[in-house]
Amino acid sequence: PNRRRLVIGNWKMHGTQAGNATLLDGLRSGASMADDRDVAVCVPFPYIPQASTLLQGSGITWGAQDVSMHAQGAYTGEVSAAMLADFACKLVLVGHSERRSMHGESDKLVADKAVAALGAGITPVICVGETLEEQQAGQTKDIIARQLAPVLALGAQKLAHVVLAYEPVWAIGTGLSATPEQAQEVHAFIRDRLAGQGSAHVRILYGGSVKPDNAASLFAMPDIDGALVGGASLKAQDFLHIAAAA
Ligand code: G2H
Repeated sequence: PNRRRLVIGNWKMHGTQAGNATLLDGLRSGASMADDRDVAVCVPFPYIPQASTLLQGSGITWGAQDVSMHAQGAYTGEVSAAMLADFACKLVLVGHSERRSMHGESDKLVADKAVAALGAGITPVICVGETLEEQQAGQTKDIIARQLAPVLALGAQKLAHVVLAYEPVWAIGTGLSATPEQAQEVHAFIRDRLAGQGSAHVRILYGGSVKPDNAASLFAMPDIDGALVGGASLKAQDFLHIAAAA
């Protein structure tokens, strides 16, 4: 399968201008690996101009962690896809579990945000994943299918421009990564659903406690096309190490 590898750092709500400068300089110095794979960082909104300045020309791209479903208007506190495009963002996370669980984002809203991103020429990285309770109840595939439904309904033309990320909620920030086999089983399930829409070529990233020491074994799985990296993306060396393994 000809799916270019993709590794994305999700800084979440971390950073200062001074700290970011060090991190981004570190990434820049290792950016040559972006020749053979796609490497990107999703930073907090205020730091997007800084990321664009310091990563410009490096081959590493930048983006945001959320986007409004609306184009413009009276939506206090929201940020539109056009604004992200104005700062040359190439991608945006949508439906991260922290937004689904803490901000009540529904499956439909997540798909609407993906459409907003696509409308501005930005790649939506659509996150799905089950909670520990759901996993223990044997509901993993039901939950993933439910979360995917409004995304698959977008149709092949739009799906061609999205990325999916499987992030089991029980593995996020816990240090407890899914085993490569566990992740592969869900990735294969997602791949199968995508294939049903003529979209088997869509990249599926794994996220949840990806570290330098477990990245290679995850990337060895046939349906894992890269990673969405949280904690380990805050250290340039760790993030570059993971990217190099992809
Ligand atoms: C999952 C992941 C990045 P971490 O949220 O999106 O974070 O690698 O810290 O588990």
